[in-house]
Amino acid sequence: MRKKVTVVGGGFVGSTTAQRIVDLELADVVLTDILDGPPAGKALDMLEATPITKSDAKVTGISTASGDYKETANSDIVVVTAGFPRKPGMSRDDLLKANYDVIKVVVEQVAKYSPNAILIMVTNPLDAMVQAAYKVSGFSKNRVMGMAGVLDSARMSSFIATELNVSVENVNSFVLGGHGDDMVPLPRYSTVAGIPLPDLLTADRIASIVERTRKGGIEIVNLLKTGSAYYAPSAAVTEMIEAILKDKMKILPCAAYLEGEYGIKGLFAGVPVKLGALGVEQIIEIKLTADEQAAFNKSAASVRELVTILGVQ
Ligand code: 2OP
Repeated sequence: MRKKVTVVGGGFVGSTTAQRIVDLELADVVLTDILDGPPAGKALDMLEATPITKSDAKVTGISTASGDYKETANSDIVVVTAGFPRKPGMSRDDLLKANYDVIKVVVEQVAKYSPNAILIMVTNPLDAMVQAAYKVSGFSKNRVMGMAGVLDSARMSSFIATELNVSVENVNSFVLGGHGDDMVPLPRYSTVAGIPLPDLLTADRIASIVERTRKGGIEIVNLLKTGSAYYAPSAAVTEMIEAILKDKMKILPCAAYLEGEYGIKGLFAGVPVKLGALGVEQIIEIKLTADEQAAFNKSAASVRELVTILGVQ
């Protein structure tokens, strides 16, 4: 039997994620939205492309306006993209309460119908939404995670590849911490064909790449004027889905629940994890310098502030 992935939220992030899953024939997809019509229309449009893309994955779109999530039952993975996107001038944190109200209802429903699913949160502010989803779902910590590090690392890699005029395939970037302005890109652990970045670029150039990575999301928001990024976010979440469904044991940076790792307890934050069939199979701990640990602590403190406001600490 084919795997089943539910994508909650039929906006740009959700629908491009659904499209990528279907095109790669990773799983059958249910795309949901509170709107009536658009999810069904987008899903049908995607399905009609499958003879050309040669995918036998099935995709359906449903409205959850009535609160009925039964079509999502027995999903292997549920990706939650539902929520309000940022507008120019807004930080991810500005979305806190509004998006908490959205994801609370969604997570209660999907957890009821797919009690064994793995939950991947995409809604912002990411780390706080993952923590809320963890509390609301009651799922074990290995089955709840957030997509952010893959996206932030991909952004950093694309900037490095452009700067050095090398293939993106040569670049491996490393970003830790929360998916906010305090995220922690680590040049020391970022490599080009195995060569550490500080051996290839001046400190000034690295600092400017680090800063652009931190502001990667808002750079797109300001250009789009309405809505936020979706091509890179959907590619990032699809890489996580593929690692889980194919049990690849792939090390990717994701928001995972820390219980003492990196000196942080009882909080989701972006760290390298091994992704396989059970979800987060292992958290990989690396040694940080005092400065890097201080930056990580600052980023985690920002996340803790938000989860405390929501009461999901
Ligand atoms: C971003 O960084 C939407 O948070 C997402 O683009």
